Amino acid sequence: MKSIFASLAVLALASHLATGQSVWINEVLTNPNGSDSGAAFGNEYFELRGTPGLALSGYYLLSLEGQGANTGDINQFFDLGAFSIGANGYLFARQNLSPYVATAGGATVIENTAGQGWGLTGASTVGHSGDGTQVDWENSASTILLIQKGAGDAPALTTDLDTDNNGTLDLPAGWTVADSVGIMDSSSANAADFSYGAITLRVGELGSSLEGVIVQVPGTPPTSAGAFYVGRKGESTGSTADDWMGAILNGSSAAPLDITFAYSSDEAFVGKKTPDMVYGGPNLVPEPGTLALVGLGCLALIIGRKSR
Ligand SMILES: [Ca+2]
Ligand SMILES: [Ca+2]
Ligand SMILES: [Ca+2]
Ligand SMILES: [Ca+2]
Repeated sequence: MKSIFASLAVLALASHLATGQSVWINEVLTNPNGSDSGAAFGNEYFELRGTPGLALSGYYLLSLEGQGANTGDINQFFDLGAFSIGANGYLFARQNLSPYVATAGGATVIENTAGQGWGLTGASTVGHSGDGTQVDWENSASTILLIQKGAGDAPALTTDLDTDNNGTLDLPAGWTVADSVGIMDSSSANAADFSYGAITLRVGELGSSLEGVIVQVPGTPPTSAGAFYVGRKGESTGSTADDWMGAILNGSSAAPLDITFAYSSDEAFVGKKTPDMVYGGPNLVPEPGTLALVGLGCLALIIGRKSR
């Protein structure tokens, strides 16, 4: 018995080493309905998932520009070095005076308590740095990049990760990318936009990515233009349409707990609300759609008839 457990431990370690990864981007709300970081409340958030208790020393969460002459520039970043993944395997980060207080037990919850939104460079209590007075996530086209700097230099707001603007990343020495997702919501209106994510969730078929999978989100924004969410399905680890979903949001900044996925790259999420993804806990794994159930029913019927 002992040797079985030893073998399992070796296998687990081998698979960890094979992926080189023990922390993932799990949810990002960069562009909620209405004002993104008002004085009264801040409705943006992000969630990471990883090895329970993992210290995030050397980890940074970056937002890269995807438009115009500055594509690849680090618009803002979070230095996560002071934080650890929670005992339940989650870290939930929220803005000052966030409405998302119902968080899962065991999660690390970090909140900026110094000034609006994510806080100004040097003042933020969640390690946020942004250009000038920027205290909310830059909206699309953008790429959210989770990196481990290793022996390399720490990110700086002036760092350009696509120095030749050819759509592929030119990473500094020592850095490894733990996870990445590209966001092209409907406020992105240029076919020349780039993202650099292992997956990109995109509205309106505008913009491209040379780095990974592009997944289309159908529909048009019912209210505030651009409001958009990306998250993993359940506890996925890959970067395909089976792992991630993107959604156009409908709702009001004054009632953030009622913000609904109006359109989604996976229709099983349509009509669900952002709290259904659990702040600091496992994301929703939706039931199969009605059509899929009908299909399964037909299959069962056919198999039943054949066996008779
Ligand atoms: Ca924003
Ligand atoms: Ca390049
Ligand atoms: Ca560039
Ligand atoms: Ca979650």
